Amino acid sequence: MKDLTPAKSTLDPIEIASRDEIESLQLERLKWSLRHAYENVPFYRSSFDAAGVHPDDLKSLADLAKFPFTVKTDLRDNYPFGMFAVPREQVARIHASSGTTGQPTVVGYTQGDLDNWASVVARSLRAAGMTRGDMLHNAYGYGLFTGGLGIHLGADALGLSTYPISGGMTPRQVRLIEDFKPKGITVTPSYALSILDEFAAQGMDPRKSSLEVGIFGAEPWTNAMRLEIEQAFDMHAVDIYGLSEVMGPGVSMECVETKDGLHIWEDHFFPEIVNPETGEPVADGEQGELVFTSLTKEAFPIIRYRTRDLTRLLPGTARTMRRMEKVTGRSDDMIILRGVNVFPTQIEEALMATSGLAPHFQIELSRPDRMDQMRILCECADNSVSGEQRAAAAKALSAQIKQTVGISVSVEVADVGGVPRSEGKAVRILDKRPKA
Ligand code: DLL
Repeated sequence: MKDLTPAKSTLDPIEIASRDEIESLQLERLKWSLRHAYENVPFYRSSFDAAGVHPDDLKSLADLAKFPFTVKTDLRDNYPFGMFAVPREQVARIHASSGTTGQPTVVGYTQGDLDNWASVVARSLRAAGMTRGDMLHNAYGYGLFTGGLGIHLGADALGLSTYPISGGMTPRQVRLIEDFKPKGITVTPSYALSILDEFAAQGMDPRKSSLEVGIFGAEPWTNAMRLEIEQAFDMHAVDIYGLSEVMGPGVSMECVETKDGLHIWEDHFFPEIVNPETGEPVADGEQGELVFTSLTKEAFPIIRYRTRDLTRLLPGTARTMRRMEKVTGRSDDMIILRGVNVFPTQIEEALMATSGLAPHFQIELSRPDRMDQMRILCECADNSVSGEQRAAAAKALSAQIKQTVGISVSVEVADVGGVPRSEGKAVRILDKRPKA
């Protein structure tokens, strides 16, 4: 793999400013953001009033902990535009979550917000090793989802040659990688695996493709998966994180030269980690739930938003801005199986450590005889694997899970293609337990 480290001279000065400089900018912007939310969004005015706090009470960054949290249901209760802080005509762009399980969450951006979004995504793509004139294959979905259009904004700002292929039509994904010869690909890690399979189906070697870096996010993925993808494509694999409520992709980004967690673009997004049960802030370095406050957003300021994503904050390395460790999962994706907390990423890790299996999986939960059961549906690496070898792989995976996670599961090893493929975010959990 080529060294893609960006030249220091190309970074935004704030990326490598001193902590003092970063914190004084944050304090100034935080004061503005709290006041902006309080004065323009009735929801924030009443939630601050109910908690007995006023924007003037913020004298230091630590004072933010006095302010109330915002949660997903607050956004749903104010559907569609109740959380907007500017007149509707000043909203230049609207995105929304899929809303498959109820009311979609709607977010808005002024032109100024779009400019800031472009700048943090450009910074993220540069941190991945992309530079002006490089070609990008953007396979995140275009539409109400922030992935496709968010990446596109930043790619334009950085001066890349981008083609908006979006997700789906996998044979065409491979065809264009072959024909256009992009340097980078932006895609969910699970869809990257589908593209990888398609290379094999077409009898082509992905290691010979032009790709030098993959920029993967929108769902959790493990370091074991990173190694698998890097090996398979002979390219760098880096992590990009974000969420619609806070902006979209580009809230934080891993640097290609260190691959040691994601630098949060702290000049726009202020992070905290809180204990998910008590809501109390915890010290940097401790695990908990990530909470974000926007520092510059005009149309949709967000104050102390509970992301439900679990991680911890670490000091800066390649940049002075703090890092967040790779997200282990969401608190609402945590399965409690017979008293043990399990995340899909732990199953992914065990699967990657077992030979003879492909990296695709789904977790099925059922409750026969009032006891929760977990079944892992996975695939053999290729169909020539004999029945005996499959049984051995299933046994090895369940032993690995027993040893590392501490739970007993059954494993089914299907033929190649037996696990449904994703074209965007993978569906990892099928919950067939009776609803309470
Ligand atoms: O997934 C934005 C995005 C698009 C990020 C493309 C990166 C690349 P939402 O659809 O609102 O936004 O989903 C946000 O996805 O709270 C996390 O649970 C999860 N997520 C996003 N990036 C990562 C990541 C986009 N790198 C939710 N690792 C977040 C783990 C991630 N989880």
